[in-house]
Amino acid sequence: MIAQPLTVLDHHYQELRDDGEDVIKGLTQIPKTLSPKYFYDDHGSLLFEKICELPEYYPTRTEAWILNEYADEIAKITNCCELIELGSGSSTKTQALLTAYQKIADSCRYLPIDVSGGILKTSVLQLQKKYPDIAIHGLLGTYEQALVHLESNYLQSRMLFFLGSSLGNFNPEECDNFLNQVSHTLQPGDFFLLGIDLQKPKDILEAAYNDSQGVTAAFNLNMLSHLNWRFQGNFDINLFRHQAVYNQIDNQIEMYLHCQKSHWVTLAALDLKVFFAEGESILTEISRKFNLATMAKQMESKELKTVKTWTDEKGWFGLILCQV
Ligand code: AVI
Repeated sequence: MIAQPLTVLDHHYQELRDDGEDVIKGLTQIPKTLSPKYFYDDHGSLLFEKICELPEYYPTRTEAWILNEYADEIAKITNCCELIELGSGSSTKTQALLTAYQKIADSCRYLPIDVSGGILKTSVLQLQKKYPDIAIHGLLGTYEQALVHLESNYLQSRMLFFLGSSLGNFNPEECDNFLNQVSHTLQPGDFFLLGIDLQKPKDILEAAYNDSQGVTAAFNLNMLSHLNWRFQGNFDINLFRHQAVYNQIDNQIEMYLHCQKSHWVTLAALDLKVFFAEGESILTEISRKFNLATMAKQMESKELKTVKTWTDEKGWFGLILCQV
């Protein structure tokens, strides 16, 4: 019997949380920043699901197309293995993989990991019904926490996967650390499947992050509401405005909340009082856009050898399968 490192068998998820040290640091520096992980309370996760369906937001459906097209091939290459998804959200796209693995394996295990308990629990319950032959256990926590737990609890052959171009939300240093951590966590022969958004014209990118229905604006502003309930804050979201711009030098979308009027904000649980000047901005997210060949090279430098890459007809999104 294999040990269960990340799950509690009689629960559907295990809670792993961290404190708000990064909030204090981000809001007391110039320019102000907040970690994109604070987008994802339950409401934020639902808003993100809505973003994924927007006509302007092409990444989700493009990646889903690639996965639907090539899931059987991926499963054939890796063969039966334990599937571990970092940042699983609703696991919608993952179903193409689960269906493919169910075809080739008698016993398979899927561990979705996410910071949002509500959506994780709902998706685990739904997937358990839909895939009765696959053992499915969720883990509530950040990628970092999850990778640390995985590291000390190696089970069997596994494929770690990180879809949706979430890697793009890391700055180059974080990206490097993350890939190092992935490489150290996996054992020789294990696989890593990465989904990345590729470079493309500015107008397509900016439309995707400034959608006409204002869902991305609501998602960005919800970060402040999340901080309010989580850290007893008093952000007034009406005093901030969303904007996303594409920085063509760094090949990244930058999402900001611009302050419309000077005021003070308090986060009582963090013992923090912060002044916002009119026109001052908080950088809430970067979303880097990659080149497939360059990324494959970077992964090779981490002992993650490219097995195969896939893309869509327009070359807008890429999947890289690597093996340690
Ligand atoms: C989760 N992540 C990959 C999304 C992205 O495209 O960078 C988050 C997002 N932010 C605004 N829209 C979507």
